[in-house]
Amino acid sequence: MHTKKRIHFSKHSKKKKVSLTFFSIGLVVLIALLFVMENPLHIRQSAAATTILWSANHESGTMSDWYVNDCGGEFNSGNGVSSISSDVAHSGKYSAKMTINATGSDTGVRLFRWCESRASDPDLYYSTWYYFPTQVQVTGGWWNIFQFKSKYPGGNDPYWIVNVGNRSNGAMYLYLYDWVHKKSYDQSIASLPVGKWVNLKVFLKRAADTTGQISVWQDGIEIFNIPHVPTVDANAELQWSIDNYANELSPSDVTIYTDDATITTSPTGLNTTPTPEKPSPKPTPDDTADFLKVLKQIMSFF
Ligand SMILES: [Ca+2]
Repeated sequence: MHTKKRIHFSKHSKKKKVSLTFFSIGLVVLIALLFVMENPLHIRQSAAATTILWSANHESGTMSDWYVNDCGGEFNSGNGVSSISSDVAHSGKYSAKMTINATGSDTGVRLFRWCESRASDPDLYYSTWYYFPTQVQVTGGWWNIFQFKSKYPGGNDPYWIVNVGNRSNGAMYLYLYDWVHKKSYDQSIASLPVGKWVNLKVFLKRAADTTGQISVWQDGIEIFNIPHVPTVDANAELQWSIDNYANELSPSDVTIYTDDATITTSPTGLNTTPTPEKPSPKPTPDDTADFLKVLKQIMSFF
């Protein structure tokens, strides 16, 4: 009896050993597949996805991010006032506060960057977060919060502008304006939230001919995609600014905030593929979820 029992135990142990061996082999193969093949690819994709040419989180407690490398700064006109603020922040403690009193003459805050826009890569993503504390009525015809300009030796002109308008019920929304050709592009996909941070991301392919392109996302949702258009004048350099710039608003005294502005060479945080003109970025694989899924499948064999 005793011997039989021992034999039985030994058989069971052998079975267990075989199972463990298969399991170990499966695990090693899995790890090899994930880390030797998938991971280097993933690292390359991550590196591409996180190429940040410039950013402003305002956490120095000053507006210094805008002045880095003498490539930008505050360029205000009329009664526009820009300042660092701890009223609200998308990241950390600080954001940039932009205040105007638009009573019928052009007045604006403009936070500029330009070196990155002139870099060798013509395809860049410009992103920032805005906070609109109250609903505002645009009574002067335009309210510019984001623009690209063409800079000549003797001056500069806007080209593509993201403006705020009002829907029939008063809700604010973003529309795109080609200042050079005086053409508006409207959308009914999304309105602007009040009292909540909202992300605006713009892809701009720099070109003076019709190989240019502009695409716009609000909170990761594409609201404009305009290929085959020029985006900068010939013999001019591209500049970018985040603005609170208008002629007349109601109420006239308007403060908006911006935080976590970035210029990157690849998109981040988009819910849709950027454009049919560019190759779609492969979504970043969720390694942990994939690993657990395959591991579960392997475990089911034992
Ligand atoms: Ca911040």
